[in-house]
Amino acid sequence: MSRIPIIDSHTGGEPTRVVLGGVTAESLETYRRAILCEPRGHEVIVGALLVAPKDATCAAGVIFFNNVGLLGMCGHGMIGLIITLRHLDRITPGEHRIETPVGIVTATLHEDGRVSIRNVPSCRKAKAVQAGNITGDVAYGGNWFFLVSNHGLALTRENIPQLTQASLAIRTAVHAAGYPEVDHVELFAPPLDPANHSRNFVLCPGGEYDRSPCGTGTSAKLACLAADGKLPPGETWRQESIIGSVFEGTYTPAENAIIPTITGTAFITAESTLILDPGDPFKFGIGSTTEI
Ligand code: PYC
Repeated sequence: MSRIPIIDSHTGGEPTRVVLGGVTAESLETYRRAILCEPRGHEVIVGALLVAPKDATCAAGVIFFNNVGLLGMCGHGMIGLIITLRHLDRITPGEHRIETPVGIVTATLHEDGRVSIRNVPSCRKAKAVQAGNITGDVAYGGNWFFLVSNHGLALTRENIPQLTQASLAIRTAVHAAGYPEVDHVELFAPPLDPANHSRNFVLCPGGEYDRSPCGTGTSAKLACLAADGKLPPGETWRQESIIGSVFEGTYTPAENAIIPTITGTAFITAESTLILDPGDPFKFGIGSTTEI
């Protein structure tokens, strides 16, 4: 039997599964779908493998992963990781540097349990890109996004299947337009709650939608707002998700980029140990062809 200790949390409704042991960076690909997908989980879960940081000033290193591969950074996942480290009594309120594959992120755990993430430099790569009959911006916020406002779709929960299909078609068109790096699509509309500035729907690389407002997606949005002169440095942007959860974002200017700070909250939902029984035909996850 292989045993993998995990802690689950959710950030604005989007789940994070922190892997505490039993897997290394080298063996992650073998176990990735076993950890996240059915029958132990669900395609929407984002995994966070804790690893030893190369930079000694960092409290931890993390590799984020999902149902189809690795993620450079993950905003909701970083908030979930910080709340998990507090749950384990490994950190206390204050600033903590966390190493990710795309750079060091500084996370502040506030006394009230909120977490602020000072993300990696974020920028808009291309404005008003024509992808099929849709126009949008290509931007980076730790992952690559295509951001669209004039899509003509209602951002409601009932519409999630249609929003998913439309976003998949948009992503195919964005790739054909010469931006193969884009793996997330972000649709925007006015917020339902007037306390917020915007509502979004975010398609993730593996075809699931982000229940949270997406930390890296909100960072990409801030980069576009900054490039258009629509949001001054230091001013707060409240981004509402398709289920109504909210992240707050601000930025400071940097060379050809911005440094976004995203604030949100996460809650622990489970502590458990995954078991991989050698006799289980689905031990590596349904649809997985992995064998040891
Ligand atoms: O919060 O950055 C994020 C994220 C990326 C994919 C899912 N959530």
